[in-house]
Amino acid sequence: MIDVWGRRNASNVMPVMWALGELGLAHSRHDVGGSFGGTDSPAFRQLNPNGRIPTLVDGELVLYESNAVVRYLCRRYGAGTLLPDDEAGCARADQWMEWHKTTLYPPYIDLFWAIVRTEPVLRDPATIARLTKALRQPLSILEAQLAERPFVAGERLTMADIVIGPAIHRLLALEVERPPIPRIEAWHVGLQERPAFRVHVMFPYGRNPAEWYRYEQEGAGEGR
Ligand SMILES: N[C@@H](CCC(=O)N[C@@H](CS)C(=O)NCC(=O)O)C(=O)O
Repeated sequence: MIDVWGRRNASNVMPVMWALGELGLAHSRHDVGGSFGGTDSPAFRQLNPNGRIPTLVDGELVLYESNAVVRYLCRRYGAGTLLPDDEAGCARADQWMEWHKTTLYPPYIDLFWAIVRTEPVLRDPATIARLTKALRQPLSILEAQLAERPFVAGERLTMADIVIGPAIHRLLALEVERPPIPRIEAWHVGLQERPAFRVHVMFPYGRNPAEWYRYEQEGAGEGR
């Protein structure tokens, strides 16, 4: 049994949970972080001195940093499926995971906070406009990649889709201007047909802080 510490609505927890679901691995998720608290407890800090989620325990192994956790799950349990079975394919998937962390994720998460996690009266149009603009280039790059192949790193769903999918899912729900991205939208439609994506990524999270915290608490224990 694999244990994951982290509330289900955390952007960095969703890829780990989706990977577990796609791989059909038995797991237990523990609600920690956000309004659940618990990340400052000595017991949790022993697992992860950063006090961040997700944190995974698989037997003797304690692991944090979401993309490292996804890579571990795919290497150990997903050879030939989420982990491409050739070296070049693996390297390409890895490249897109790095791209996700360094290029797509920072403006995405800042924009998500500027809108969903900020009271409507406190939202700053200039910040929202700046972040919307910052996302244009990454979205265009991903659009070009998906114009040539059905999934981010090739012909099949891989660990690259696993980390990028949840960010795109939330980005597409934000009411902001975007460049035309029909390939990304078509890929996202395909992801939404996957049972594990529906369970671990496609749940309600609200449009403002009050709704966010309500759904956070309502989601306690879900997707275990
Ligand atoms: N680089 C880390 C970042 C982890 C992180 O910042 N997680 C956020 C949730 S997305 C967190 O722990 N927030 C504190 C909390 O939820 O209480 C990773 O990718 O796992």
